[in-house]
Formats: sequence, structure tokens, C-alpha cells
Amino acid sequence: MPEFLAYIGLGANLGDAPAALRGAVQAMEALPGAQVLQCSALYRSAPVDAAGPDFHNAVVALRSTLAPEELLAALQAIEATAGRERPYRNAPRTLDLDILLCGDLAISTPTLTVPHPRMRERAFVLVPLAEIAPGLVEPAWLDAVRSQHIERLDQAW
Ligand code: A4P
Ligand code: MG
Repeated sequence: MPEFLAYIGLGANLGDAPAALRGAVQAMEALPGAQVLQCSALYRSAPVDAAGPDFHNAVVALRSTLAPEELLAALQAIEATAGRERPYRNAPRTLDLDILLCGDLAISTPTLTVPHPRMRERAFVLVPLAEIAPGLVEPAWLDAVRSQHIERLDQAW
């Protein structure tokens, strides 16, 4: 598999969410076949199409020599280690790792859709993604999600 640059969206709104996101970055750094290149700041955001407490969100860029489906499996294993349960769609979660982009690949299989089908509707994805990869986010997309509350946290993480 040729290597590609993947962008991963991280989110959590149960338990110690910043610690869960930190642990996820460390686990991604430890993956054979993936190398974390960039991390956005940590953001706090109001739930979108979901219930429960505010989320913490971030986006990381990683170079992957894993195939996209292998990367998805590795990310799901990291979610499972963080105690992720799936009682229902969009339930509050200890850790959610979504593949946003895999280079310029377009993927549509029963288990993986890339680009992530809902990324353009979500400030909690677009704002941190624009921070580390401004060229990938069109100003009009950011404009369209302006009403979604998101706050950049200054804390190191
Ligand atoms: N799947 C397909 N494509 C992908 C992809 N590109 N990346 C499949 C990851 N997974 C992908 O995901 C369900 C199935 O999607 C997986 O088994 C995989 O085969 P899931 O994480 O188990 O379920 P989910 O969380 O209910 O779905 P998903 O897609 O993660 O939810 P969303 O739509 O991303 O929404 N509000 C704020 N403020 N911050 C958030 O982080 N997150 C959500 C989750 C809703 N509201 C939020 C936030
Ligand atoms: Mg997910």
C-alpha cells in the first residue's frame, strides 16, 4: 500500500475526555504503519445531533502505510481500549475516532466512507482541521457552521 496522509477526527464527551484524546494520540503514535505528524489544539464543542455533555474534539494528521480499512480497524481497537460502548447511534462516548480524509482517496464500502460523509456539516471537525490544514477547508464551509458553538482551549494536551 503506498503511504497517504490521513486526517483523523477525535471526540469524547464521557469521563475524562481530554485524557481520552491524549491517550488516543499516544496510541496512534505507537501504531506500526502510522506516524502522527500534526495535532490541532484541543476544542470544547456543544453536541451536534447528539445528547449529553459538551464534547472535547481535536484533529490529527498522520502518515499511514496501513491500508484505509486496516487503519479503521486499528482506530476501532484504540476506541475499544478506551472503553467505547455503542448502545445507540450518536450515544455519548468515551472516545470516537473518525477517518476524515485519506489523501485524495474516495472510498465507499459497507464499513468505510471517505471523505467522512458528515465532516462538512460540523464545526467540531472543520475548525480544528482548518487549524492544521487550512487548504483543505473552504471558507464557505466554515461560514455554514458558524452557529455551532466551539471554543479553542489554551491548555497544553
Ligand atoms: N464508518 C464509515 N466511514 C467511517 C469513517 N470515515 N471513519 C463506519 C470511521 N468510521 C466509519 O461508527 C459506525 C461505523 O461507521 C463504524 O463501524 C465504521 O465501520 P461508530 O463510531 O461506531 O458510530 P457513531 O459514533 O454512532 O457514528 P459516527 O459516524 O462516529 O458518528 P458521527 O456522525 O461522527 O457523530 N458533537 C460534537 N460537538 N462533537 C463530536 O465529536 N460526534 C458525533 C458523532 C455527534 N455529535 C458530536 C460529535
Ligand atoms: Mg465514529
